[in-house]
Amino acid sequence: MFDAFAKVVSQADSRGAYISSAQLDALTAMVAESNKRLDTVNRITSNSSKIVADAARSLFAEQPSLISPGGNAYTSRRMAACLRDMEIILRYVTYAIYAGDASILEDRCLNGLRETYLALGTPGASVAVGVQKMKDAAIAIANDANGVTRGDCSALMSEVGSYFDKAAAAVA
Ligand code: PEB
Repeated sequence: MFDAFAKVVSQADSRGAYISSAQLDALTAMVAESNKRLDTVNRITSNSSKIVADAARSLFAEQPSLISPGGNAYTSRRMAACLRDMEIILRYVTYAIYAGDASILEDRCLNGLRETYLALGTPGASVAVGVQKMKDAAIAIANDANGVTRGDCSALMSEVGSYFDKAAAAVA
């Protein structure tokens, strides 16, 4: 598991090289913008229940067969497992945002997840739709400039989006 700093160190070490000035510049920019990153993690974390529940509701509205008899989220046990899975994925995405690196998400959450869903008979494509809905909600919440100093969050928001995209692609 890496954060953005450890990743750069590891890459430099595997080349036997000093940290390059381009890498230093990137890390300096990350530090300079770090309040945005921490605010983003804080906003997503404190709205996590709403992000998960709204995404699930919207997924089931679009794909009602999931919650009909015989569906993959039918019965309270499967519904609970489904909401829990979405919560787990969102939690790992917040770790990746905090670390500025996807490896925690990849190693501890996504690795083997497609195979798990295949074995369970859970439709990965539907999980991916749920993840995309969480992405839209999370970015709307994190990127809301009302009540805060307005600044450019576009690079950070596309980074945030990339972690959700990675999760969706891993199971779709
Ligand atoms: C992954 N999900 C399920 C299981 C596991 C995971 C390991 C089997 C064990 C169990 O039931 O608890 N666990 C989960 C995860 C990590 C982990 C992400 C990462 C660290 O450790 N059903 C649907 C939707 C979707 C869904 C499409 C969006 O209809 C999910 C939610 N996951 C779902 C369901 C089950 C499950 C298990 C319904 C239960 C399957 C079953 O028992 O039939």
